Amino acid sequence: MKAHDAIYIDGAWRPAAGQDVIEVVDPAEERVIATVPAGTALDIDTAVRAARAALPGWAATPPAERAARLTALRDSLEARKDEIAETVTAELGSPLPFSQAVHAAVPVAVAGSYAELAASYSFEEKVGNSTVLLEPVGVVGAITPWNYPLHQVVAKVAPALAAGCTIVLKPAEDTPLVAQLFAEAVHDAGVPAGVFNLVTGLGPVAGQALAEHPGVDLVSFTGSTAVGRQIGAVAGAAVKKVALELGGKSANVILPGADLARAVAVGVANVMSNSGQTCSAWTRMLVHREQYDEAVSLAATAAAKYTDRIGPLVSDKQRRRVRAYIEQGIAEGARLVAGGPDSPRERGYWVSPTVFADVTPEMTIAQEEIFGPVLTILRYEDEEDALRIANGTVYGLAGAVWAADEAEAVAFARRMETGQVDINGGRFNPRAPFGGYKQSGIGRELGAHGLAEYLQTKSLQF
Ligand code: TXE
Repeated sequence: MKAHDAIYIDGAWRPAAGQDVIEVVDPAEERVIATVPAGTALDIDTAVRAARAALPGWAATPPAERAARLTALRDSLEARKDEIAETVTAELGSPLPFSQAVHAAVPVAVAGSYAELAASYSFEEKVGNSTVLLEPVGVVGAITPWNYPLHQVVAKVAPALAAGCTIVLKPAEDTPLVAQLFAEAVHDAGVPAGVFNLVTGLGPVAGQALAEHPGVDLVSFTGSTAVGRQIGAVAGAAVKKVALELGGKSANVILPGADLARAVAVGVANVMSNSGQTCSAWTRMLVHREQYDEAVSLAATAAAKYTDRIGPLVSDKQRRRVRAYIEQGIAEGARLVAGGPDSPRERGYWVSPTVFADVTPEMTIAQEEIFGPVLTILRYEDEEDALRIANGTVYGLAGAVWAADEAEAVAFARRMETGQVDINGGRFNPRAPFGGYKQSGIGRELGAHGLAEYLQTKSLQF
C-alpha cells in the first residue's frame, strides 16, 4: 500500500526526527501493509512552530479566499475518492462499498459545506453600540480516532480552515494512510505552507506532546473517554481551549404504535454499520414490554443477515475488548439471541453480529461503550420508564425515537439528555451540529456550531 515515509510540515514532506515507525495492519488479513513514521515530541514542536508562523497570514486571509481553498480541497478529495475508499478498506477493514458510500463520500460533503459556510458566515456582528469580531482561536491541535478516519479529520480541519486557524493533525495510529492522502489533497488545494501540518505517531507520545504544547491554543480531540479526560485535564491546567467528542451509549426508543418492523430493522442496521465502531450508534434498543418478544425475534433474524456484510474490527485490541464485553454480558445474565464471543473466521479481527435480550439498565453492557457489532435490547413499562432508562447512562451523544405520531416522538426527544436525536429514522445532515451532553463531550462539530468552536470573540465598544 502506498505510504509516505515522511511527515507533512510547512508545505513539504520531510523525514521525522527519529527512526521509529508504525506498522499499518490490514485487519481482514492480519497483515502489515505499510509503515509510517512514529513522530515524537520533536516533530510535534517543529509542526507547531510552522503552524504558528503561518497563523497571522492565514487569519488575515479574506474569508472568500479561505472558502476558495476549501472548495479546492473538496474537489481534490472528490478526485481521490477511489483511492480514499481503497485505503480506508485496507487499513480499517470496512467493505469497499461502505468505504465508498460513507468514508470517502461524507468528507466531500463536509468539506463542501464548510466552503459554503466560510463564504457566507458573519465574522462580524453588531450588538447595540458594539461590534463583535469573531476571530480565529489560533493554532489547533487535532487528535483523531480510526473509526471514521477521514471524516474525523475533515470535521476538525475544514471548520478550522474556514475560521482562519492553522492546524497540526495527529491521526490515529491504526489509520494513518488516509490522513496522508488528506495531506496530499490539502497540498493540491493550494492551502498555504504551514497552515496544515500532519505528524503521524503514537497517542501517548505524539498525541500527548501535541495536547501539552504551549504553542497550541485549542485541542480538538475525538476518541475514548479515558484519554479525553486526560486531555481535558492538561488543557484545564494550561487554560487552553478544548473540544472533546467522546463515547456514547445511545438509546433507540421505540414507542408503542411505531412501525416496529421498520424501527427494529433500521435500529439493527445502525448498530451493525461500520461493524459497530460508531460513537453515535444506537446500541440500546428500548421496547415496550408488550412488543418486546416480537422485537427480539425480529432483531435476532435481522442481525444474522449481517454476518457476511460487515467487516472486521480495526485491531486485535478492539476485538479482544469487544469479546470481553460479550462474555461479561453472558456472565451478568443477559440472554444471547444472536452471535457471541467466538470469531466467525479463522483470520481477521471479526466479531459476529451479536444481540442480547433481557438486558437490564444496570448491566455493564447497557452502560459502557462496547464499540463492536453488539446490540442490547431493554424492556420498558411506560414512557416515563423509557425516559429514565434512555437518560440513565453517563453518556448523551445521540439517539432515536420512533412513534406513530411525529409530534409524540419530538416531545419525547425534547426530554432526552443527548446531543442528537433521529426522529422516525432521520437522515444524516452534514450541517447539523453533532456532539455530546454529559460525559459524551464538550463542544460541537459540523455546521455553523462546529465553525464557532474555532472562533473567539472580541468586542469593540463605540
Ligand atoms: O482510543 P484512544 P482507542 C472509544 C471506543 C473504543 C475506545 C478505545 O469505545 O473502544 O475508545 O479506542 C490518541 N494523549 N472510541 O484506544 O486511545 C490516539 O493516538 C493524546 C470512541 O483507539 O482514545 C488516537 O489518535 N492523544 C471514539 C486518539 O487519541 C492520545 C473513537 C484516539 O485513541 C493519547 C475511537 C494521549 N495520552 C474510540 N492516547 C469516538 N468518540 O468516536 C491516545 N491518543
